[in-house]
Amino acid sequence: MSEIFTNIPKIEFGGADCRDPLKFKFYDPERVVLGKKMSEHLPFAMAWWHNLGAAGTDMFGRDTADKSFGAEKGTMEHAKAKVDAGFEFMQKLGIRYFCFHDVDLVPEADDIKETNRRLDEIANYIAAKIARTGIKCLWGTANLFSNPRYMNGAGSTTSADVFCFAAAQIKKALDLTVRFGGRGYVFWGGREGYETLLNTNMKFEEENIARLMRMAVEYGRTIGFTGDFYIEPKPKEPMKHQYDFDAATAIGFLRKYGLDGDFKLNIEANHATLAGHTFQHDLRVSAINGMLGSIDANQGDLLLGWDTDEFPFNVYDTTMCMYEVIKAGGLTGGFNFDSKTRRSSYTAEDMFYAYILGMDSFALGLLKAAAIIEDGRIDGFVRDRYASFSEGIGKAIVEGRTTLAELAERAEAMGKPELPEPGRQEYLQSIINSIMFS
Ligand code: XUL
Ligand code: CO
Repeated sequence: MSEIFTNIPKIEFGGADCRDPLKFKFYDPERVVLGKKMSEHLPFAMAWWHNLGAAGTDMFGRDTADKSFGAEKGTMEHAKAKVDAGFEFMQKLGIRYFCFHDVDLVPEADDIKETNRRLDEIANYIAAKIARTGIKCLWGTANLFSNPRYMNGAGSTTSADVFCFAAAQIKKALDLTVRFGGRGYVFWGGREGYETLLNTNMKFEEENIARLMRMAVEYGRTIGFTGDFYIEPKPKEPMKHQYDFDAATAIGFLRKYGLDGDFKLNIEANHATLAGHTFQHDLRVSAINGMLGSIDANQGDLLLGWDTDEFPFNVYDTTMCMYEVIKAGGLTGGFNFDSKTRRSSYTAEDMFYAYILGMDSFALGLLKAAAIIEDGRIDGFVRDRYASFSEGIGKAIVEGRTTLAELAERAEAMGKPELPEPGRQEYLQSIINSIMFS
């Protein structure tokens, strides 16, 4: 196998002032931050579908990038060339994980038995690379949204036969995930939703999704999968309404169906913003419920109403993300770049520039989040803000030693309360700026 990215060297750390576009400016894997190496804080993963598959096609135009990697697309030679390109790419960037859908790995055949045979063939090829490089799978998943049979969803389909095909794909994707050493297994409910309630039994569809997930957990545990299952929430696109709308909705669903012991969440930045939240909001909701598992690292464009899957660039966002991750004690999963280069960034160099940007944005976010925590003013402010609940009547409320009537009596005796302490948002934001730009 010959080198594919011949003009790209191994990407090393160059430092903030370095002007070489093929060097990291902030990601220094060996640097210790809050007692842990940067590379341990940031288990980055390559998304097979975007990096090795997406070639710039959009609704209005065909491919701009050549992702043939020297082989004819749609063949097993091409599937293998993608493996070669992917492992070379990850090794050059020092990335230790990848994420995949079943159909990212091989061309899908009409008959699922043939698709599975092809998957076994490519799995042998990938397993040999894993043994040689130590690179592993972060999470695997089954694509249950592209094939026309999933027009009404997979778990939420109206056809019991289609439901069986979803089960077959999940079973195989779980086998592959275990074989590749996967830390997690993702359910992104791409078409688990509806277009109109005029033709939809929402209650039944949600119950069926839960049935499919329950069977996946049962099967996964019998083949030795010890990692977490994840739901990746998204409010819409491709469906008008998707059942895993946001973190809070997905957590409610998992608890209702008793799946919360086996599942956590995979939070994608661009999905959170599509749901009308900040990325940090959905991370916080997950974390305070013990459900923060993994992250799809990208960013959207707030001026657009769809999933643009851009590489992370906004360091305020990566900083607040890393603040949440550090406070949660890290991830059981990692940071998967579910991101694609823009249509006009179509060269091999652009693939590397994009990952350098994403990894640097998170490294910088990690450094700034650590600085915010070490500075202590933000955490101290939040702690002090609720001080009235640490003593007297506040403490009695927290400890459940009061009744509504007692509190009402106390309010009447006071007549009028003092205003709460100021929230001081602007003061806190200027602390953040002074840390960001010091
Ligand atoms: C789509 C999306 C998916 C999932 C995996 O918006 O994020 O790529 O991450 O199916
Ligand atoms: Co995603």
